[in-house]
Amino acid sequence: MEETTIAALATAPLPAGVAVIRVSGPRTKLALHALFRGKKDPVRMPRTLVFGDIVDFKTGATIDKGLAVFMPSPWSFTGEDVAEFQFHGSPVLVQQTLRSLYAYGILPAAAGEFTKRAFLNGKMDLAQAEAIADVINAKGEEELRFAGEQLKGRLSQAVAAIGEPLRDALAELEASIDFPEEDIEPDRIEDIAARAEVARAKVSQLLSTYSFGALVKEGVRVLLCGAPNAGKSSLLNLILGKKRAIVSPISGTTRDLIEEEASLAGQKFVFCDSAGIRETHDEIEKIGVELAKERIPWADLVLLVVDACDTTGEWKKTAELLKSHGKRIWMVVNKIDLNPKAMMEVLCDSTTCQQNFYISAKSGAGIGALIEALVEDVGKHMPEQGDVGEVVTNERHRDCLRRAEQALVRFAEAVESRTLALPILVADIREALSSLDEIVGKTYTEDILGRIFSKFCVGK
Ligand SMILES: Nc1nc2c(ncn2[C@@H]2O[C@H](COP(=O)(O)OP(=O)(O)OP(=O)(O)O)[C@@H](O)[C@H]2O)c(=O)[nH]1
Ligand SMILES: [Mg+2]
Repeated sequence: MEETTIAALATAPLPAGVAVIRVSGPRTKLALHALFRGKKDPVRMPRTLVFGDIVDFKTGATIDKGLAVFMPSPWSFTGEDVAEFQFHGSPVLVQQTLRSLYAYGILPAAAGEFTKRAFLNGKMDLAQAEAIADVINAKGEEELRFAGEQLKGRLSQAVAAIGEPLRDALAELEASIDFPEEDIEPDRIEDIAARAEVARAKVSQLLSTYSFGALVKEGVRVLLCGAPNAGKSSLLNLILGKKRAIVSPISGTTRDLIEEEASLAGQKFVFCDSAGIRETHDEIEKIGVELAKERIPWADLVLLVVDACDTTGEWKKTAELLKSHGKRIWMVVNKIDLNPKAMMEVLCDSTTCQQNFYISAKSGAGIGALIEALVEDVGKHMPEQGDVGEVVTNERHRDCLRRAEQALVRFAEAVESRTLALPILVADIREALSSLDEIVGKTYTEDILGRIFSKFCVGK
């Protein structure tokens, strides 16, 4: 248990209807008695909101009227004694209350420190602690669902289920090292190898969910590409439902990359508008064109915007460029209000573009189908096998799983090649296990914790 007691504002930016200050640590009860005067004593009525005065402990002057609640250790969020003060969400009142707490010897909480204490006190494992930040930061429904599953311990259970047979195998192998006179039978090794292979397959399956998990968490990256004046910026604005990029009849209007997040049907996307790709002598436009080209590798999907009236076929060159980067391309033929016949005439073949869309960014015609297709496309990346709740969205988890996978592959190779040097076999299994243990924080370093919790907000 920590010896210090910490406090921070737990609620959102002020002013707000209500502010909640959370306190955690061994001096919590004392702090309640020093800073709160109610008809009843919250310490004697755990988990019950008590009305009273929040006071400056030095002068006894009332700061505000509000509620206090006490949650005794170990049945609190952090596992320590916790108190919360609720009062008017005024920045000044919050400052006064925090100042009084600090003067009382309570320390300002660092980012994520409450959750870090919850982890260190065994209230949750590390993957669950990370899921709290994901829940708080989730922008889309799918992302929230995965974070929620992880918070419930779904990933932790999956990892534990993989580790269990490996732990048995490790014990067996270690026993053979301890009693070298009892040579381990080849049959036993085969049996252990079979179990390790089951674990390896499950680790690989979890890893395969990462690309989808990251897509959901980071958002699908969609680049708007095409010739100048095709209507890329108009399309961006239409999708976002706001005037984000300048639209003008002058070719070469957009020069900078314009990146903006949007949530479509609960799924996060990041759209990036770019300069129209063409040969140009304008110095600034040239830089824009370069930026647009450099952005290509970033994209998960490219919308190649083509003017319905374009008879030059110049877009084919851009399509080739995108194809050479191995990008998925959807052709979006724009301005069909000016040339409805384009639906029949302008077409990109399926070896280059996966789909063709016909829209008018001016009237909005066809945009519904495009958005529907974008949302549907995310679903198609859903991994087929496995439990839908077990999706890896976190880079740290992916790295741990990769290390576990590599160790298990090395183990299988050693068994296969009959170089049955037991200490080597043991080392591989041990490494696989410790990598899995890192995911849930059975093994951790201060450095790992520092990196994880510093990304949290203060007050969580
Ligand atoms: N009639 C019609 N005009 C459109 C449509 N979409 C865009 N425009 C017009 O086409 C011109 C160019 O549109 P932008 O959205 O600026 O084109 P862009 O591709 O971003 O152009 P650059 O930034 O120069 O590369 C503007 O005058 C738009 O009003 C459409 O669907 N129909
Ligand atoms: Mg533009």
